[in-house]
Amino acid sequence: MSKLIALSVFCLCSSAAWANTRPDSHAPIGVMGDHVHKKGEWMMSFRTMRMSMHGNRNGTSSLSPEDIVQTQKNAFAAMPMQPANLRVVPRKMNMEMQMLGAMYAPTDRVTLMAMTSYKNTEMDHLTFMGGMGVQRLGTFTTETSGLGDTQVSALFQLGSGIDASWHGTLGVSLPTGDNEEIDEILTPMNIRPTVRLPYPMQLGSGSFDLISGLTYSNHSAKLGWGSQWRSVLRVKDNSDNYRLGDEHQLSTWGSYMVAPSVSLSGRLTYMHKGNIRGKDALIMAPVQTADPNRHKRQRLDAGMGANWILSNENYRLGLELTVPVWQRLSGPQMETDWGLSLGLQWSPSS
Ligand SMILES: [Cu+2]
Repeated sequence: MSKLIALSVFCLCSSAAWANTRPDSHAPIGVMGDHVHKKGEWMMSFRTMRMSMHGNRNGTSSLSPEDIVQTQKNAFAAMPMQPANLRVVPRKMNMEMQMLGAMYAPTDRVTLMAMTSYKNTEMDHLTFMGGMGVQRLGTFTTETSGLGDTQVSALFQLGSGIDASWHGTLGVSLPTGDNEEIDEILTPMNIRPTVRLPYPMQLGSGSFDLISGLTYSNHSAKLGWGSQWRSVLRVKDNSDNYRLGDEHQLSTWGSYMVAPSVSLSGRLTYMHKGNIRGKDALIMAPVQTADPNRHKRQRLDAGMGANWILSNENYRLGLELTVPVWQRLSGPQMETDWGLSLGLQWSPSS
């Protein structure tokens, strides 16, 4: 009998040990809300992410700026002073995001999570002369920076064995990011007004959005694997009379422990993002990013990453690079080139 108790105590400890001391007990750093905590535990995290976009495509084929102004209709052509075709083409976009997160588990069943962000976005454009030709007029860059939206969610432990674990996620995204950012542009008439910037340059959705998800993870002696579905549902228009498209994401990863404190990971992520419903009456320009119907995108990303547990076991470091292997855009839209995430997580020792 005492042997049995000793064995079950050992099992409990080894399962608890997986949650804390193996590098692969957390998913690749690009996955949000991938793990739960035990009662009383808390964790702080800092992530820095960078995403780079370059060039345009429609569907799965690339389009040059000249292709775009010759073939793509301006959604606002019926309005006064608006050209028939698009005349401004975005060519490059960089987004940097700093994310600060906290997790706390009031019980073994529920882990609370909050995460806020600071964003910096830059977009380079090319403006063609008014009319129908392909004469280039000039270039300009728009830039925004500031607080992004803030997510507050609860992770519910649905089941856990010694190896496997399931949890569900339910949360809200709070509109702490500004969605009325302005900057100077260059129009095809060669004037430089300051206007409200198109949707991709805004820092937040402007609306309260619903977050839901389901995560599974498992491991063996040296391997770890898991899967996560996560959606952001825009349930209500914001005060500017639109809502961004819903986002759905399915991620599957596998990892291998190359040392007791280091694991390497591979990940595949399918992402689907919908078009914008409604529109902001102040966002109107002969550029694809101002058109609510040019935002739907589907993408399959491949990721490579590593997790380290630092010599002080309370700290973990994660790095992940993702590259699209396929993308289909209701375009023209800018295509994603790569994304990089670096994160540090800290849990005080109990
Ligand atoms: Cu955590």
